Amino acid sequence: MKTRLTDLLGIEYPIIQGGMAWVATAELAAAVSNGGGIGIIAAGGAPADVVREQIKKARTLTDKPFGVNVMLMSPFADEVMNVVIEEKPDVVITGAGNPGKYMADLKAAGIKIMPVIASVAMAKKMEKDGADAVIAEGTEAGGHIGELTTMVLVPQVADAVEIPVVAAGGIADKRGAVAAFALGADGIQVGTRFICAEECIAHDNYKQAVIKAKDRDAVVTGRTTGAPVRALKNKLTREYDRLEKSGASFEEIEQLGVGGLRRAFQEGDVQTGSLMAGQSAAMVTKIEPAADIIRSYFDGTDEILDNISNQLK
Ligand code: TUI
Repeated sequence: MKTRLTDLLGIEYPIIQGGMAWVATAELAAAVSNGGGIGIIAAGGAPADVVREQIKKARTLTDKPFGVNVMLMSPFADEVMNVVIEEKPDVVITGAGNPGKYMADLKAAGIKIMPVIASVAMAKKMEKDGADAVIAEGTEAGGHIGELTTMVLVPQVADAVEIPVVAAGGIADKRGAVAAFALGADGIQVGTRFICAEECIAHDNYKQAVIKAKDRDAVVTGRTTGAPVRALKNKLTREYDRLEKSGASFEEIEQLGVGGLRRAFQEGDVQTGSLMAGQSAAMVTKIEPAADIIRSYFDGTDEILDNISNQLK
């Protein structure tokens, strides 16, 4: 397989593992890289020294390229960037903000930079600032999300920039992968399915919640606070809804979510934990090795393409 993304990163399959806070550890990242995609360690809200340890650990688990996702809303974002520049993973992916101020230092360190964007304007800005590629993430995704769907965002971004475009949000299987390429993408980013990778060290309760999820179970909270987050419906999301409707203060609503990801990931608390996941959770049916997940996106795509060309004749 050869696309502008496989060329850019020196990988076998054009698939990036999503940078899921807590969930995307060195173990998962290494398994994805060893499987021929590119694994990503998520810095999330972790302090810089934790991120450094994760990068060092990943190096003991794989010789293949891997990356780090830096969540720009983190209070530790500056320190994490400094560590990343010292440790030099192959690529940095940013989320939840504008990485402009870090771009020159990352490039000088020889690190590729791929911002997640949720609009055409941001994609153009990132290209102008020197991004190597952009990840166009639709609102189907889990975690912190934008407004536009993958279906409308990806083709508009592909038309607006020259650099490679990676499609993200709602890509649950090879049909989604083919669709992403049809929309003009050069690769895909997948998060939710990798929660259920064997090598992912998230609590089994979290994985089982993803497997049990149905079509409308990945709901959005926090629209009123300006930082909408998609997670599986549970006691926590219902409490969020209640607080938002009651006109509670921003601080009170934010406080509810504190520690939620850790409760889900470490303790397996599926009631008060934040089970961040995308709409594709409903299409995740089993726990399997990361390498099998990767192949499932690309093996047998010829048959889909043959069917399409027969139908469109
Ligand atoms: O960042 C994500 N997804 C995330 S971050 C996260 S950690 C978190 N925990 C608790 C509450 C909130 C967050 C969980 N999931 N995805 C990438 C993404 N980036 N989606 C949307 C954006 C984005 C939005 C606005 C990127 C750039 C942007 O630009 C704003 C600007 O500065 O103009």
